[in-house]
Amino acid sequence: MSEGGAMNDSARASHTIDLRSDTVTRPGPEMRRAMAEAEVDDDVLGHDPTVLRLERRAAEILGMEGALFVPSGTMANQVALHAQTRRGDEVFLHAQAHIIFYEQGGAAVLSGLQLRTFDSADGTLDPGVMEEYVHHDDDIHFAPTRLVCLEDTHNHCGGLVYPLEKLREVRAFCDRHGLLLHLDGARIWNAAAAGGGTLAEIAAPFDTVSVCLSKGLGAPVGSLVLGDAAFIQRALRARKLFGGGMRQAGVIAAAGLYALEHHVERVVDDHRRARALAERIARVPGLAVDLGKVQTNMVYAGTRGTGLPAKELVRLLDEAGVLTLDESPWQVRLVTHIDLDDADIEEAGEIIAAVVEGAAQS
Ligand code: TLP
Repeated sequence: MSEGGAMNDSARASHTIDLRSDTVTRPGPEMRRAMAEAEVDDDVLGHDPTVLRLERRAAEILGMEGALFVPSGTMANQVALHAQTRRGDEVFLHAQAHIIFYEQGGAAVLSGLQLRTFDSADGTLDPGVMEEYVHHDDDIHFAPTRLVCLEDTHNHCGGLVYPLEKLREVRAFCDRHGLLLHLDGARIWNAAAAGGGTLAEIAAPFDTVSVCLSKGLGAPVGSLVLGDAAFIQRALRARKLFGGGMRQAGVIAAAGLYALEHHVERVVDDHRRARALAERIARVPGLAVDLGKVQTNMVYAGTRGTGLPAKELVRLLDEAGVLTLDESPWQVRLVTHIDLDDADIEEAGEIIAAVVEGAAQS
């Protein structure tokens, strides 16, 4: 465990290796110290100095005018949707985007939006296809298209990086049609570390960007939504409306600031470990791993060839001390993060091999 010190063999034998998500990490001692020592005030009144520092620092790193601290990535996305649209507007996004897949229909519930989805295997949107579906207010039949959302890295497509030139093509498409562009950049750090551009280059084409501190960066809580000053004013209202105004939030913002200063560069280690894990489990008979799709900290393994539905494999792995998530009926997701070291990954690979091979024999 990276911040917990080396583990001896007997401790290792009894521990669990948690590959469910990069959201499962615990703050280490330095981060906790930063939290304990944080200067705080009331952030709903706009006065928490640590939150303000975090917002300024994030805006600076991403090259955006302003930033707003929110409790979660979901709220960051929903605040951006709410602040950038009117009820009845249409939003274009990928069919497997987090916004449509994992946010309970929040765009409809909270903002009265119609979502139009476009699918692709790699999480990208094709401007040539979207072109045919853009509608403007002058035809009363249609919901006016207002906003396009992209996701980088793309979670449900396997943690894939959105190529920078393709982001820019979508920007050009938005400019041609007067549309706004939002990035779900929950894992923008991973995208940058995997060659998707610098953080500022990735953010540049977007009007608004949401980023998470609580995933690859290892903070316990917190996300930010970024945009220009006028957007931030509207986002402040939306955050309050959704119940996301937090008072002495500097305590958690301090963890985010610590993460921004110390944990951005290290996500490459997670990528290296995901690759090592993928290569190991790709050799397990029956497990299908597309190594070409392992670009960041996620590994997706198809289970059909093992005869084990994903839920069943997850259960067997749980019993063996390796925690994973079923992403679909025949697919398991494994995610590397700051609380795992090389030995954990090696051990997880061996356990997965033993469990699958054991199940095949029984
Ligand atoms: N993703 C979680 C689950 O919700 C699936 C995970 O374990 O990967 N955008 C993206 C791309 C995300 O992957 C997530 C979280 C969010 C937004 C939402 O963040 P939170 O969980 O902070 O609301």
